[in-house]
Amino acid sequence: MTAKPAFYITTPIYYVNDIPHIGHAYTTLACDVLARFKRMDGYDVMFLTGTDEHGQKVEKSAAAKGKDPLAFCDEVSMRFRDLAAFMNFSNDDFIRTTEKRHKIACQALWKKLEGSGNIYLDKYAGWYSVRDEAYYAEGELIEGKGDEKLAPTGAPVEWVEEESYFFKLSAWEEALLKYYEDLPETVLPKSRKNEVKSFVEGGLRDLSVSRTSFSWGVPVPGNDKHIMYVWIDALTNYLTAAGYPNVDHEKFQKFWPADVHMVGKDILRFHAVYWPAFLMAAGIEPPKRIYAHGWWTNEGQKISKSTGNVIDPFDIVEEFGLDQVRYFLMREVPFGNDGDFSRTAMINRINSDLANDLGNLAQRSLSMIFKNCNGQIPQVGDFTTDDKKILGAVDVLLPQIRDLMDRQSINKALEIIWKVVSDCNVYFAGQAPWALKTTDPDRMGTVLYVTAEVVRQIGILIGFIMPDSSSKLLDQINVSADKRKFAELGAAGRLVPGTRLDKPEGVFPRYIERSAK
Ligand code: ME8
Repeated sequence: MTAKPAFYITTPIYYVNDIPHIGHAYTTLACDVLARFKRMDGYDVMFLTGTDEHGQKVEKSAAAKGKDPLAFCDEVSMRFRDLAAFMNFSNDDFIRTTEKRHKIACQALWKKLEGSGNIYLDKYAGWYSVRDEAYYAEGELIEGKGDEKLAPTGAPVEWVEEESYFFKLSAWEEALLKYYEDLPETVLPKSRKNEVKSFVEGGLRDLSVSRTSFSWGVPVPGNDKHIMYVWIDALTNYLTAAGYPNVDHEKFQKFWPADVHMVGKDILRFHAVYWPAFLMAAGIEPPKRIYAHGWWTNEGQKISKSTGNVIDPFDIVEEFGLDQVRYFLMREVPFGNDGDFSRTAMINRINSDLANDLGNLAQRSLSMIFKNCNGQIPQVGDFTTDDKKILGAVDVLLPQIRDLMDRQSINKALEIIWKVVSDCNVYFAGQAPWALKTTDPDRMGTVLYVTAEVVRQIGILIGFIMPDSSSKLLDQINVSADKRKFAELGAAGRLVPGTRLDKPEGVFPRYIERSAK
């Protein structure tokens, strides 16, 4: 048997200074959907998420709560793990930067960078934002209230003057530009790639990569007065989980370089400029793709703790249902663009796409089979042009979806699935099988067979997006576990006439406002 191809996908590791909100759930969900798709498509997948636990920001948050930093990290990191379980995320590993394996990886990478002459000791004098954990040049700052200087993100900055190690980022300009050219889809969406390229073309300054004014982090090997800059520490998590520094190991050989680092647009520069430069400087292959998705707002407002409009993923799942939220987040906004969370949009998607379109199609066709065909998948007569057309449309979906998923166009993949659902509703209404009950029961059987066959394939195809609903739907038509695979799509796994059905129950209930219940 030939080995399965490998696919390594990562989320950012989330800061533990804050509890998880919809934005974190969104990024991890996108990775979960991509990971599940690849697993179903025959890949050996490693899907990584975790928490970023070092740095001044976390140290300050712990102190503000009167807690020891590690005890504080244990608590918040657990919330991210709980969220992963609650949202049915299929991550294969959960990394915490406070783990020993990670400290070993960071120090090994540092030594490689130092050994290759890419790190030197000097003095840093400049602006630093603890909230962003980022350095800013004077010219990048904006004016806040009363002449206060702010980072371009609006975060406060402080003047820092201390001895620091520097990474020779300036030496990597050309190599980075070549990297963007050699792999044309290294950075997606394309507009983001242009943004990154012009940043690099504008000239790179060496990067301060250690701090001496706090202690919560990984010590620099050989000089533990210095703590590694939190972004070197954080980015290295992707290597740690692949088994670094043990580069000869099977796991590393198999999964490195990562196929996709999924990030929000806010942290693109760290991933698409600093990270590949660190890797190339250490003689390690840079990632194949960095995808920067957009940001969610809440009813038009920026989501922030200070505005008090943070959306808690636990709450919305309680209210709307897990698969409903998973579907909405992936379908509503073209992946890569910013999106607005609104209750109205959520309810529309639930009631129209799920309850009306797919839910009704399945419920009406399966109920008719249950009542009128002895609860068995009916026998089929000759297929008409209309039958062949709708079967043909569902049979060819997989390669189209595969192309879209390879470019992380998740919403488009859902769009084409729902186009077939909608066409099948038109087919069902046009064939009007209920009117054939007495006049032409054989033809009614064929129409119901064709519709149930479309429902079967859609049931398999939604497995990566709504795993629970997919199972419920396939349970109803008694598709056995070994037949819920992409290999069973198309003619290969056609429903067998005579297969018994259970009494169908709606998989996608309508959402009714609590006040209207
Ligand atoms: O930046 N909409 O962690 P972080 C969409 N520790 N996505 C959002 C979002 C929103 N409104 N808000 C947050 C860090 N996100 C670093 C990363 S990686 C080596 C280190 C998501 O907790 C989005 O993916 O601030 C964003 O990039 C990430 O959360 C930032 O998480």
